[in-house]
Amino acid sequence: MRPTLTQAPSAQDLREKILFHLTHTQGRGPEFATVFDWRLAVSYTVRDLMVGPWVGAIRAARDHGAKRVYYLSMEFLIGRILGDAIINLQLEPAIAEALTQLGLDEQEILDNEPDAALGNGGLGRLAACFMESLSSLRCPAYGYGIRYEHGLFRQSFENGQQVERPEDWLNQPHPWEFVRIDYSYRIGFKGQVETVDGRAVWHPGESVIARAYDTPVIGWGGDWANSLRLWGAHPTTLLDLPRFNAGDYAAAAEPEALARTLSRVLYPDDTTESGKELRLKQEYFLTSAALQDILRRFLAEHDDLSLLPQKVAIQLNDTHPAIAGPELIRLLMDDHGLPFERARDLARATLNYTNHTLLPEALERWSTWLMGRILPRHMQIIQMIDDDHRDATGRPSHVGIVHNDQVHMGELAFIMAGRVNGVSALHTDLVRDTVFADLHKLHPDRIVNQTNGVAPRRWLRMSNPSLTRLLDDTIGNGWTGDLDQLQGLEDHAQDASFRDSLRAAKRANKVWLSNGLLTKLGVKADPDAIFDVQIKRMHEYKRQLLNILEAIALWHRIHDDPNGGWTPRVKIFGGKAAPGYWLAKSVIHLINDVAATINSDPITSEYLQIAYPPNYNVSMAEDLIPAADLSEQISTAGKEASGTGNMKFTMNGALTIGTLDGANVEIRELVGSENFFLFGLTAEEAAAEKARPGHARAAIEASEDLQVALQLIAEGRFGQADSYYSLLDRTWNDDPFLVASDFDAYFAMQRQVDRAFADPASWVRMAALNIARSGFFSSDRTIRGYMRDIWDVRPVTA
Ligand code: NBX
Repeated sequence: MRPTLTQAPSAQDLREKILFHLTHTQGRGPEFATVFDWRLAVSYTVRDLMVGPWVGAIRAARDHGAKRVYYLSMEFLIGRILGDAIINLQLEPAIAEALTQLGLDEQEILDNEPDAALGNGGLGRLAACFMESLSSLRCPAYGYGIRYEHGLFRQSFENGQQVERPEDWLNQPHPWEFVRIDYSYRIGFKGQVETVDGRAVWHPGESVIARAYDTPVIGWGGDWANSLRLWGAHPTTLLDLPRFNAGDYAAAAEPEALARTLSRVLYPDDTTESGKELRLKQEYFLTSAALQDILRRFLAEHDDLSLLPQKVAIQLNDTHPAIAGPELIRLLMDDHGLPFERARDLARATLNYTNHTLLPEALERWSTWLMGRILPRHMQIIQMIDDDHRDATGRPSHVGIVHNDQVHMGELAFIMAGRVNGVSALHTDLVRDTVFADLHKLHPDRIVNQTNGVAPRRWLRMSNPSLTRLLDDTIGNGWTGDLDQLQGLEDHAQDASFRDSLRAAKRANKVWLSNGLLTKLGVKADPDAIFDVQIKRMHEYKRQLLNILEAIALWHRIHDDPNGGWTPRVKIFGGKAAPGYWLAKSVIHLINDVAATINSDPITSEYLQIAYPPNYNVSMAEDLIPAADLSEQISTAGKEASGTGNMKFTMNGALTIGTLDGANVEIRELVGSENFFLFGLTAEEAAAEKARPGHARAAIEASEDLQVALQLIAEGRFGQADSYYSLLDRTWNDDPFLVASDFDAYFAMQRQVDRAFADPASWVRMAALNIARSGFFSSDRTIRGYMRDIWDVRPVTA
């Protein structure tokens, strides 16, 4: 039988433990304690309850000789931990009561925790949802990443423009982690390779130590926790003592500073490939530390390396850890004496690769020169893998890993993987037909689909308590661990009293958000208006520009006819641009400038408001999604691999306006086309349109609304026109993401949204059906798919 939390603690127990930790761990008496002290005391109390299941899970996996899953990712976009842990341990309402007894404000304590922002966007957040589902499903697993001292930069706006400041979440104690000084590995770089007795010996010219920092990730039900093991970089020697003694203190500290740079900052680029030496070193640092740790654990339990694929499944989150192929071969050949062919076969039977993008600018490539200099032994092995693959398949050279003096990491990951997966049905088809078309022909069974999902504990139960109460009252709380149970709502969608309650739950969330927007931004958001939300990284392909151009055109129309019966709308944007991505930053500037003009227009202000709260992150998403009526998923078809925000909105009862892109396709199929606002070119049509010379100009000339919007920007109605010259020029003359071609369809569909929202009974019915049919988008379903189709691993039952 599955053990459940032995004796859930009472409010009284919790209160005593919190006071104990406040005094004995924080060293503060209650009368002197700050919110920070209390938050740490509460966190240690909650952490204590995770440790038993955690140690138990690690022991159970070992005792069962279980196969382990290893998820290698340069990013884990975790957000806050405390609230999620309370939910998964089912400590509510005992915690709430304990905190009330102590005279504390629970919300204030939860909000005191900084986000662990060790990721850029969807790829990193997916890794965090996967970790939670792996634990909820009792799948023995480790996440391996880097313990960045500085996560994703903090964004603020100055004169409407993005300003980046360093983020410093580790500038205070991090109560969830356990440092493991006994798990430290040496990671080498540069140097020479020599051959001794027919065996390659790499003498690195530099090395650092990777040290393990573990965080338990507790699953739903609180009876299983896996480890997120993040690597911190440390010097092999702490101090250059002769230099220190000679009085040169700065130089003496150099080895330490140099080593630490490896885990100092997260690269803030998402869909561009930065090509920097430090980035390659970070990738190798993570990968080598993880593989050394995996082999150590494996060899502690088994003495036959041929068992590796039966006991170990490794998932590469995009190509960032793709050096894992050559590194595993290196360890097996050079350290364990296996011949190349055996090492290659074992590696390929163990490794798998998830592709998250088709955008050419995001596909990782390293010059053979840089690779050879930083990782000389790996460059040799990469060449062996490539030659071997060419000999085995007869494929032409340009299809392989090394050509034009570059190492193509996508090809390397593909060739070294047992399974390659796409992240939505459409994306998987495009992976087969475009980026990996040639390799797919050679290995037709290798590419599989695993449509993304999101963790319903964080994205529904924790972030939307008003909807959660309604769901629990209506269908019980079983949906939390089995999201398909939301289907039970189908019948209630017809029931007027259920619909009233659903409407009330959404309205409560909107009122709460509206108060926040007023106090923080001074934006007046009427809770009865449509809350129309676009939150994601700023990128041309995601087309925030299309959204803001629509706002301008709408504003102009309302201005012309203020009594036209307009449906009030609040447009909310959130998202960061990569610091070097000028066009994306110029869209941020434009949105802020347009907001300043429109929000203060007395003629239209009742109907249209624009809010762009700065520093969008996981915690902000948790506030915005439950309050949304309309989810903007408007990328150029064929460009968004999946999207995961789209799923979060759907399960929180927002309706989607979107293109046939990524997982939108599956969302629409499941919720029903009548409950989804579809517009725009299909992926195939978009590709054809893009190839048509003059497509942008033709589309603009055909659309009066778009012309007006572009004209107003060019006239300087929203601040300096020359700030937007490049943006306008690109829209008129190039428009690679087809903003102009899709504009009229988008504008028209938004007016259909207006009309639909004006009929609350039918709108709420559609929202209810979106929730009821969103069960497929649980990351539990996704992880079950990986376990079955990719990893061949089963949960450990007690
Ligand atoms: O991965 C995202 C895709 O754009 C989404 O469509 C998808 O839903 C999500 C999860 O599968 N990709 C993404 O977030 N990429 C990155 O963040 C990234 C980070 C660093 C880098 C390249 C891409 N060098």
